[in-house]
Amino acid sequence: MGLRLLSLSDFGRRRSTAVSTFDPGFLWGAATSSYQIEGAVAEDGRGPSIWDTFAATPGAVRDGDTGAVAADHYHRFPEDIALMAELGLRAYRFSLAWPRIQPSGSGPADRRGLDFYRRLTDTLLDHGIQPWPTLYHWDLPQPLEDSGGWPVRDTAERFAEYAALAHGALGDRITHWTTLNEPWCSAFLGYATGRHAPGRREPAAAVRAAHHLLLGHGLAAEAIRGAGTRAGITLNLTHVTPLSTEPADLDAARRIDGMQNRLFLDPLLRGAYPADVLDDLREVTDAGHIHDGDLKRIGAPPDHLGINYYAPMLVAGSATPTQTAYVGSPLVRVADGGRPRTAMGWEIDEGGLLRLLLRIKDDYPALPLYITENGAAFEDVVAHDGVHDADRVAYLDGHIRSCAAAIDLGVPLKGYFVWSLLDNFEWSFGYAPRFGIVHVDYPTQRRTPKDSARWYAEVIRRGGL
Ligand code: IFM
Repeated sequence: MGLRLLSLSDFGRRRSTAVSTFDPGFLWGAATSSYQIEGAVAEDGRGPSIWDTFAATPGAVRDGDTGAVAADHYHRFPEDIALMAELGLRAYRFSLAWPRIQPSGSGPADRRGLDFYRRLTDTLLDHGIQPWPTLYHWDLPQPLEDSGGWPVRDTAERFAEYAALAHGALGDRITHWTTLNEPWCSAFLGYATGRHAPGRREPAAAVRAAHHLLLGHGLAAEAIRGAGTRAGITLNLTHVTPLSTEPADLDAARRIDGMQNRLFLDPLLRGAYPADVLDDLREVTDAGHIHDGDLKRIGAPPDHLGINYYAPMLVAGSATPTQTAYVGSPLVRVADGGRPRTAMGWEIDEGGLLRLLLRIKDDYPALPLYITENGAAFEDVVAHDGVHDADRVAYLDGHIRSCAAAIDLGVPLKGYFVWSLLDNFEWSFGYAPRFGIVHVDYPTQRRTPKDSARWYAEVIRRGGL
């Protein structure tokens, strides 16, 4: 298995001609999320989510875009699954919309919401595609936010109740479950910077939200784990490098690594928050929201860890306070690593993925790892003979090679999901950035596999590059 003829120093290059192969059981998939593709926000009893409310707020989302129609996956999922099968995907990572299953965030399940996900799951299984659901990809039922949202402890309890309802209906046909997608974003973009729903700018609330999300993960995993069910979590992690060896830059790197990576990895995989991060956060809030016994529940080992990786971070100390999502650390700034960037402005560095995977292997107990998201937005060329996206192919090629190199170096990486199957609603950026390997013409909802989709199908068919 693994990468041939490639050394770590080669990762500065965009492409390589080296050969890399993966085990036949390696799980090749693609990922999406409910609010980003489903549309049908008022159908079959679905209740409002915080993203419906946020997107309706003037100025919150670019061009006033909303997820009301999105890629209309709610109605077109059979066509989308047929396309997945054509591409040879072995697994499909999607999320369940909590407001479809429990429209008000509590109480009994709505049968119509569960039926939709039953139909989706059964169609995947009929096509030989493994369903990989995430229980929460940011669409909190609005009534729960009205009662305080993730900064209040009760939301974690409600989440576990919802998880049990979803699992009760689908657990007979789905083995791998993910509780949360990227709790860092839910907590710090949602409650500190206000760039995501619910749009609050309350640093102390964001810190409490992070803890209650982790607690929600622990409680939900307890509720659904059992014979035949594996429960994991997905984090957005990055590789952080200091700009120099100056103490201020080293401290900035420690702080950002602490907030982005260790604040989540340590409680989940070591059963304790990192002491230095708790110290940094003391300026923002005390730790009164962390109750006895919480860390035991959070730290019950997950059955797998999903990693979403997009870009590395080069960071430096700042002489003046900056406004970032890294609450408790005002004197830090993100520096320019001088690499090519995607249409999101994110630096492209597949070496960061390899280093991140090796770091997780070295610093934490071994567990099955999956890249649950990796991909890029670029300006695609829509032409009469197809949709051309050579930059995306190069990006995916480099990152998949990093996966192979990591496996060669002993990382227990078991699968890779490209983000995303379809062009979709990119949160506060609306529909402008396109992450899909399948192009969506929004006025007609016509799907066109991009060159990257054909390329990825070939990678899967060959079991490597
Ligand atoms: O679109 C998002 C996704 O919802 C979560 N991870 C990052 C993606 C790209 O920004």
